[in-house]
Amino acid sequence: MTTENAPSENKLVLRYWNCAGRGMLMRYMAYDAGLDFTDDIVDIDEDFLGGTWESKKKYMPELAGPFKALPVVQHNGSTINETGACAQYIAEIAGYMPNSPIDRAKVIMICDHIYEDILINISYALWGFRDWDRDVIGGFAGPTSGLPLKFVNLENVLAENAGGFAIGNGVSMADFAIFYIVDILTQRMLEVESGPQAVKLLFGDKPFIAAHQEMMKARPNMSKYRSSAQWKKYGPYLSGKGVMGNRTHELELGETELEGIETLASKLVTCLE
Ligand SMILES: N[C@@H](CCC(=O)N[C@@H](CS)C(=O)NCC(=O)O)C(=O)O
Repeated sequence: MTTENAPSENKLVLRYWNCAGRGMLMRYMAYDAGLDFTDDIVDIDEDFLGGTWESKKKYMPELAGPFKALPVVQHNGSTINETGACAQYIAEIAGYMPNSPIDRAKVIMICDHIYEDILINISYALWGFRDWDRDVIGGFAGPTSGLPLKFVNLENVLAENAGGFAIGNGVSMADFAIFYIVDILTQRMLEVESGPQAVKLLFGDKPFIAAHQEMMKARPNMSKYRSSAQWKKYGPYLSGKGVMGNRTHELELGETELEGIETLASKLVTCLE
């Protein structure tokens, strides 16, 4: 068993399921910075499907925090819930938050845009809780104001900052957030039929995002982590459904992650072609 799920004392612990989901942003920063931490995994099969999460682990504050969900960060006797708070804490101790209040606000602006307007909409649509057309591809202003516009926004952020970083002249949490969302979507879409065309249409006209991806991938600790056995345990799966593969049907959890990604990719092709 890879899971430690040990209550922490002083050591830094990052705890999340064995998928990328809400956990990868904090993980990327912790590995990149070479922090001394435990990358603790709660297992989807054993704990979520097996029932120990719901019957026990969820209600252990030292494991699932005061809010009874993951991700969790623990350090020096404190336990933090909420993706944004966990990621920001790691960014602070890793040195990936700028000093000036306005730059800090810009970093949060980019991360919230990615989390709230891209990642969560896609993840919830994969579970059937949100609608692909209305909540992912579309938006309040019409059929292409959702996901396609969000990536235009990210391209513009990078285009407007000469140094190649999202904000200022050094790497920040915003760079890891941009890297993660573009990378996981590209990876997953390239595994489905309409994916290559969708990737081309969504990212092919965005040279600043492309250069930024290469820069982030080439960071030595990122490259080492992304080729590690640890990354392979969870890095390829956008959501918990990814870990379940084809079993989602027999488990009565609906479409597989890749079936959902094919829906997303084919809708992107239709709206962007
Ligand atoms: N608002 C929280 C939501 C956290 C959340 O719902 N996490 C999911 C996994 S991605 C979870 O642990 N669900 C199990 C449960 O709620 O019992 C955040 O942004 O971190």
